[in-house]
Amino acid sequence: MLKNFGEALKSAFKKVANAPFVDKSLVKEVVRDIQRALIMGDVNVSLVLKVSKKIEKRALEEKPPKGMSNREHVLKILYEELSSILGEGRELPLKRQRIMMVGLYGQGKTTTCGKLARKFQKRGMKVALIAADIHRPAAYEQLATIAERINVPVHGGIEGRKAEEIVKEGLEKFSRYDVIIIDTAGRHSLEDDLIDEMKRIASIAKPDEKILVIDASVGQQAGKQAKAFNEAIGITGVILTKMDGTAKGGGALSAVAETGAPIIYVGTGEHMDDLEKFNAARFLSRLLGMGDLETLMERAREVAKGKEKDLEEKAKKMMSGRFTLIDMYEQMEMLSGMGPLNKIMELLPFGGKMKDDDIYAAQQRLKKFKVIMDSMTKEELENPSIIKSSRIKRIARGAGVEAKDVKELLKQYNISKKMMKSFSNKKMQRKLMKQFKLS
Ligand SMILES: Nc1nc2c(ncn2[C@@H]2O[C@H](COP(=O)(O)OP(=O)(O)O)[C@@H](O)[C@H]2O)c(=O)[nH]1
Ligand SMILES: [Mg+2]
Repeated sequence: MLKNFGEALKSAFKKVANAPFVDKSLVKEVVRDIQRALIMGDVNVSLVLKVSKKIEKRALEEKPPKGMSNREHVLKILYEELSSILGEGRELPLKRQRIMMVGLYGQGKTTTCGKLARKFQKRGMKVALIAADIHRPAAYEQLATIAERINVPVHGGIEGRKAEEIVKEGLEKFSRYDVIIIDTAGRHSLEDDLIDEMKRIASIAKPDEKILVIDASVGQQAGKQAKAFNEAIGITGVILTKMDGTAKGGGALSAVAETGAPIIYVGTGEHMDDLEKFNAARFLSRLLGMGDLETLMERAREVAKGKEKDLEEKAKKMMSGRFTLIDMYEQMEMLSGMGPLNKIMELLPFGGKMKDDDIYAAQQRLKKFKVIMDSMTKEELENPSIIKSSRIKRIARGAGVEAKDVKELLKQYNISKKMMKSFSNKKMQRKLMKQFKLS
């Protein structure tokens, strides 16, 4: 089931990535795929509908930012909306607090108690542990061993005591400690007596954080578990363990959706330091098996920074007829770094379809041109026609290049200028502006 869930999401992403173009019917189809995938992943239906509607609306209504193709844009929306289910990752605050750990048997609660204790301890806080799992014979010893290893006191292991009594004693004993972490019992499945015990512990401990610990391989059961724990005591955060294994952790998406509580940390091994802050981008990339998601998001952020808005404005300015060496430099700089603007490149002086090699060559040439331009005066940059042989020699000397390099730059400038002129007619302009939107 889990595999199907991940696979279904992945195939929806792939569909967008591989489609010849992204149109309304493709968007609708992909949204249906996403719905199916989420439902398969045991995410609750009303949430599925909410998310998928939002994806569809945004994909159909929002214009891609300049420099981003439709396809990339839809992928970005899919990604953003799925991340929004996961929510903003948060770290536990560094303050005095009580933390109660819950979860089924074998999920990693006891181990994670130690990891959390270590995390606070490393930041200079006084931490203590309470072993409230009275059901498993060796539960106290396991926590005590961990506590000893990280040099933290632990209360528990007293024959004949109820779990909530141990908690009460522990809270009194450790009243001067900053952080108290309570380990509780788990079962193979949720039973009423376990739920009752959990509630009693929670009402005595009044924990600031109630953390659900889920093994990454739990899969679709995670949603049901999370729901039950959440209804019993209210979950404030999720820790996903065993992310160092092969499981992708798809179930976590359901758990988070079900409880509204974010994933705080992920466990990445059996050692006390193997606890990492949750990263939604990394998590989704892994879940979907698409390593390039993060790259895509980085690009999206760059676009958002307004790089491409600049590009459009500059293009307008250039097409208005004024075209200096500075403009050319900027144009080259933009083009050399912008893969997806292939269509514009075909139209522009340095254009043509750019392969990686070409882009590299263009970047090298750009570097050389920049060095040369650095040796020019402002006057020369703004009015290159005054650059004749004596100036060429001076510039070449200053830049440490040969005269022919300076001439090459000027030649390139003249070609660009001519092409820019041809763009100043309205029809060409419209064509070019259209290309900006399509890429
Ligand atoms: N590889 C790996 N093993 C883990 C991780 N967290 C817990 N474990 C192991 O999972 C097993 C069960 O953990 P435990 O803390 O006893 O689970 P509990 O029953 O919920 O208290 C132990 O063997 C732990 O060493 C993790 O992040 N990665
Ligand atoms: Mg345990």
